[in-house]
Amino acid sequence: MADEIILLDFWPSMFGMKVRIALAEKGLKYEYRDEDLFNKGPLLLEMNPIHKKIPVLIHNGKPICESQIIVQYIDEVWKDKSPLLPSDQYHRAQARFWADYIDKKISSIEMQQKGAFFYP
Ligand SMILES: N[C@@H](CCC(=O)N[C@@H](CS)C(=O)NCC(=O)O)C(=O)O
Repeated sequence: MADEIILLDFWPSMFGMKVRIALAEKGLKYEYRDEDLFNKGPLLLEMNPIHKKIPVLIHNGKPICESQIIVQYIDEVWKDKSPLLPSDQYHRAQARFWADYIDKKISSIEMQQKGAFFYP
C-alpha cells in the first residue's frame, strides 16, 4: 500500500519550507494543506496538541511534529533516496549546527514579530 503523507503547513513558514525541501529531495508525493494560523483547523489541533504549530507531517495517519524532527524522520524512513546529511560524521555535525542556528534565528525573528503580519 502506498504511503499517505499529508503536510500541515503555512506557505511563508521557513520551518515548513525546510520540510517541503526534504520531501522534494526525496521525491515524495504528498498532500499539502495550508493552515490558517489565525483560525487553526481541528486537524492541526488534534495532530499537534502540545505546540499547536505547523509544520506537522502526517504519515499514514500518525503525526510527526517539529521541523527538525520531521526532517530527520523523513531521512530515516526514506533512507534509500538522496540522504539529506553528509556521510562524514564531522560534516554531519556541522550541518546540524547550522540547521539549529538558523532555527533559533528564525524563532527569535518570529518572537519579535508576534502580533505582526504573519504570525498570530
Ligand atoms: N520549533 C517549531 C517552530 C514552528 C513554528 O514556529 N511555526 C509557526 C509558523 S512559522 C506557527 O505555527 N505559529 C503558530 C503559533 O505560534 O500559534 C518547528 O521547528 O517546527
